[in-house]
Amino acid sequence: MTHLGRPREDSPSRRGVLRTVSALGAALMAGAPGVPARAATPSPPDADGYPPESPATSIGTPDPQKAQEIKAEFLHAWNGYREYAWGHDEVLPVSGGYREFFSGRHPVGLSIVEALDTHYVMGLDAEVDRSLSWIGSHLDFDLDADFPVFESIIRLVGGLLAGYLATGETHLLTQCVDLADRLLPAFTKSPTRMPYRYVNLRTGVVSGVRVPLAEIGTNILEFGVLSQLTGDSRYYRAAKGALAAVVERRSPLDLLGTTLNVESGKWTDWTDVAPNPPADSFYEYLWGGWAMFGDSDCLNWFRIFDASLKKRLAERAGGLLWFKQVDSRTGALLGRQQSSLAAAILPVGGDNPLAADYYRSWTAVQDKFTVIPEEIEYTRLTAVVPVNALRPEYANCAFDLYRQTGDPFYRSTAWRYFQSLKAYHRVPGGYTIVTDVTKRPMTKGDYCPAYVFAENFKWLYLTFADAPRFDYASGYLSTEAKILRGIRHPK
Ligand code: DMJ
Repeated sequence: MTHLGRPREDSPSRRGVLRTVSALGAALMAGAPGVPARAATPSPPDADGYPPESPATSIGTPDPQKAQEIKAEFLHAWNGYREYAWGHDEVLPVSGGYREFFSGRHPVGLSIVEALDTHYVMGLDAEVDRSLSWIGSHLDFDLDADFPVFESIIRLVGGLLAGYLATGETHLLTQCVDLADRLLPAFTKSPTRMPYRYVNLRTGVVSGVRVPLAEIGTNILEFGVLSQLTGDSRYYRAAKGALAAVVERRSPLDLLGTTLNVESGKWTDWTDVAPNPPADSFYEYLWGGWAMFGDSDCLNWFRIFDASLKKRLAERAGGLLWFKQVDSRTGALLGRQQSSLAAAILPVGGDNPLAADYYRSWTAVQDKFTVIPEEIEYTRLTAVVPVNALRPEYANCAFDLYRQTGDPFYRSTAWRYFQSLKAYHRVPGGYTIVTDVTKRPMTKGDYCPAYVFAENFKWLYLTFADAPRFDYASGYLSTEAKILRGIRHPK
């Protein structure tokens, strides 16, 4: 049965897509009304210590043997998904089952969409073709289900966009616009411009008023690229409006709480947890708005919070750099826990010394536990949440810092991460989560999150391969490792 995503008849963005499809390259570069033109590399922001994007055109001497090994392990994970869960969202690689990520009754082949540009950069063209064929004939967003807006944008909108940029397959862009149009009511129906947490993809009914920062503000990269590709500025304006609405609500100390009520506009949790979740990628995307679109508002906002992070949250414990949690109104100490997800945030903005120190902190955690636990208490370096849900953030950080500095330390530590991945997460049916990294032997669960196909192996592969299909100078990846700029099509 064919379920091609059918855009709503009257959608202006549908008209935009048709226009774009006939003039692909031009639209990419031209920008959309209300969207800053794409700046391949924004000029250095001046004397405040924010270096420009990495000038490197490659990542140094490739290590083809290691790159091959990483690719082989990616394929091992992928083959498990293909065998047990094809067409479903995620594989349960131990039991040989599957689960749906968004809605129990409505699979959207999430792992297939997540893997698209990973297959492309690794040169796995048969897998790209197989995936395109499934997406073209099965993926349909006309679903009577409440989809989480943030997850839909970073995984599905981002995945379809990256797939489109890699392959030029126009149906990916059409399907992406269809989904984005179904998600837009979450922004346009909100009295504050900050998106609701869920939207019913068929009816446009919105729900979920208490929304954490990452979910409010992790969309300008995907929506910005979509605006540029379609000439329809609604996406960019929605994303930027959400960021602005949060920034307006900062405290006199230039700190932010964690969660806002998007109808009243009031904070429901005043704890500043930066750079930890559930705020993490909010900060990442402020920088992204500048780095991808040259939007100086985003740069100024990033500077405000980068300065307050350094001034009010950073501290040293046992010689290592960490970020405490404080009350955003008073600056009073509230906690000293740290999530492994925060590791991916520091390299944005290119502030190498701080990011390098923070990476060393997480390297100390990796050295202590072999596999990094989800959450630690950093004064004693103890595991608070001992799970490792196949988290990619350490590898993400290693890639960013290696690209920025060329320091072999990042490659050697990324390789240790990969060795632990293989030793403790690999099962015959693919890769699975570890439920307790402090137990010996470590205990395994039965779940391979779809982001593994977008992130872990891609970060590692790009670090070692010097991939010809990726432009290391201009390349820009989203929080979900979607390559939104810098895909190359060598002959
Ligand atoms: C990914 O889905 C994204 O990186 C997101 O920003 C938060 N972290 C998960 C993977 O850990």
